Amino acid sequence: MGILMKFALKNIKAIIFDLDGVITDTSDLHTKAWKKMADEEKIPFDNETSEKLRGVSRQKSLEIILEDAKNKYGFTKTFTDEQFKELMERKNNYYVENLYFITPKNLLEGAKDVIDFFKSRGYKVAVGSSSKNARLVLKKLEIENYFDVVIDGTEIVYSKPHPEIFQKVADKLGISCEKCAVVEDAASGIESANTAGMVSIGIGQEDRFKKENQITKLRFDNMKDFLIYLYDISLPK
Ligand code: B16
Ligand code: MG
Repeated sequence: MGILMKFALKNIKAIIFDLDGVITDTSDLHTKAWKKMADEEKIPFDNETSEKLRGVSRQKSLEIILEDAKNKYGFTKTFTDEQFKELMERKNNYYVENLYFITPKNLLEGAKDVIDFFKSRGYKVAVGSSSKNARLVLKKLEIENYFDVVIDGTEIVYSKPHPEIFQKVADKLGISCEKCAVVEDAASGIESANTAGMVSIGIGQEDRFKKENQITKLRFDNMKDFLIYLYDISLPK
């Protein structure tokens, strides 16, 4: 392990976790719900577009879907504000229906251990999720009372990659941004963390975090590998 990697968390006092893609994998459910609505409306929607929706708010997601449909497939139908709202609501209803089936078994492998690792060493732990359904998902996972602070999509004005969400978490924790680390699966979320001056930890393949200001300080393929790293650097208990 490189020396920089070993000391990346040296001055950190709080760890902020993204939810979808880090603690649990609800992104499949988001995709299924968008796809169902898009099929009903005959809006072309492919995997490449779906990948762009990671960490992005509901409204921004629909904007991206319609923009891609237009640019890639020549889909020219336009929607009034009312119709746009209805499409978002319909997708959300499909998504929430599927949340019924979420249980603690849907925690990503290693996720709870990583959270426990930091909690047991006196770090503050928090969630910063773009999802307006984040509290419901945390409840279904039975970890709703696990965190010192939770900020979700209902409490922010600007979607990731804006730094607002993580700055709000830091404010509420009373810890300065440079003493916070963010664990994120979305390039947009890594950009939020970098812009906020926090230590960014990417979860996912390297090619996801290539663009300027989306470069991670640390990166692991999955939460299990992050856990192995934590045991390797043996932060004091
Ligand atoms: P909702 P995260 C994000 O969650 C998802 O990654 C993204 O795909 C979704 O569009 C967004 O939440 C909004 O979700 O429609 O439930 O408000 O990764 O920030 O935890
Ligand atoms: Mg995410």
